[in-house]
Amino acid sequence: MAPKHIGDDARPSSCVGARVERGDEGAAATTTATMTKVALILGVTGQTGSYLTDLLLSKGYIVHGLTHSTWQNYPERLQHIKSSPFRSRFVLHQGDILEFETLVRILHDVKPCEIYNLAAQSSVHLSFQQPLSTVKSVGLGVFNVIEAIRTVNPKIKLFQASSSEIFGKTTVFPQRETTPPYPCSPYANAKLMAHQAVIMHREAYGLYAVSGILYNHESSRRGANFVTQKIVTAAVHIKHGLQQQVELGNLNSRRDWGHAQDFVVCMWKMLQLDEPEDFIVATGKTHTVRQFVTFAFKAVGIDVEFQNSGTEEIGINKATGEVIVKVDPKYFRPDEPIQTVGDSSKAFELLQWQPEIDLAQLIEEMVTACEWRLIHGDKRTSTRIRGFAG
Ligand code: GDR
Repeated sequence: MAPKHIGDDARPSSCVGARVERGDEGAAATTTATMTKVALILGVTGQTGSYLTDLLLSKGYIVHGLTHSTWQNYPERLQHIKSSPFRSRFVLHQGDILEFETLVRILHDVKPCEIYNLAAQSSVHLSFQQPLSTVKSVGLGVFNVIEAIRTVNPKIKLFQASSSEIFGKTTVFPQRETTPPYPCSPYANAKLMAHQAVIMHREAYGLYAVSGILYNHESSRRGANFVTQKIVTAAVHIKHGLQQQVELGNLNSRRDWGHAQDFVVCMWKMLQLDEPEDFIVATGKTHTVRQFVTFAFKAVGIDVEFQNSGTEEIGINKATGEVIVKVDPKYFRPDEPIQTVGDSSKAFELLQWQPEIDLAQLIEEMVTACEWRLIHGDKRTSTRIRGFAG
């Protein structure tokens, strides 16, 4: 059911948290806020949280966001909301999902009907170096959220960001909702724990709690430590003579790369059903990291030719003969999925969802945003590209 859209001058619910920043108190006016859907996004300042914020604001929601990071004014990925007509319906809270009391206070005060849990350490690579803190934020965090829901209002709907990493070393391609998990990193183990926790609490207590098994989702807002942003940034910098080469890890790894803006639409649709269901959220297309390198350099006008293999593999600029891609073993992981590719036909059938932005468009957008940032030195621009708000 589509939420009722309210005027952009609605006053957000009052809220409690260690720190709160409102959109625009001065412009706020009394409206029928009781008719408005209220959502709480945990991990709102991340790439996916920022796109989900844009989507929900465009649908008339009052959006509360929790972030554990401190911010000056607005966080970078949410900067555009400051000048958007929706700003009075957006409220930021500072806190951690591992703080049970903070969660309960916010739920009491904000009274959300939907919670989206996107908060966690999200780097698979980093999870091998920081396994315990990863398990805490990814695995235990969801228990805290569920307990807070059970304490305050068991009718609140919960979306949990699950991950294709739970399938790990599976030999099933493409993966479906029924594919047996085979996690192969601390991150994947923690995600599987969270995934199972959602199912267990749904079955035991009848909660509306669902997991979206998200495959890689990228955009111009992607963090610099993920491979797509690292490659695109390097391609743009090499084109402009600001960098000579890029060092990467496993070039043979295959990933199902979609656009984060498409994925948040599916996440929202998952909470609009009458009965809770888990879904694969994927494009169904898979490419190697090497192919992504080729496409990204091509998008900036550079043809790359690969030579040698293993750690000796290099990528040559065909026009100049310069080595622009090298392999550095420090980026290899102790273990990882060889290939991720998801079958999201269940989402197509039950949610009428399918991705709209293909890999070529994704790369083009990332290149354009990177070029813009380079020329204008303004990080905020990246959030305006393909944004719903602002
Ligand atoms: P991933 O994303 O681990 O799939 O998790 P990432 O972009 O980090 O890696 C994708 C693939 O690229 C290979 N790779 C490199 N990766 C990085 N980061 N840096 C490199 O230099 C490099 N060279 C090669 C990796 O080995 C891997 O195979 C993402 C995250 O968003 C998770 O939070 C999410 O759950 C999954 O996607 C679905």
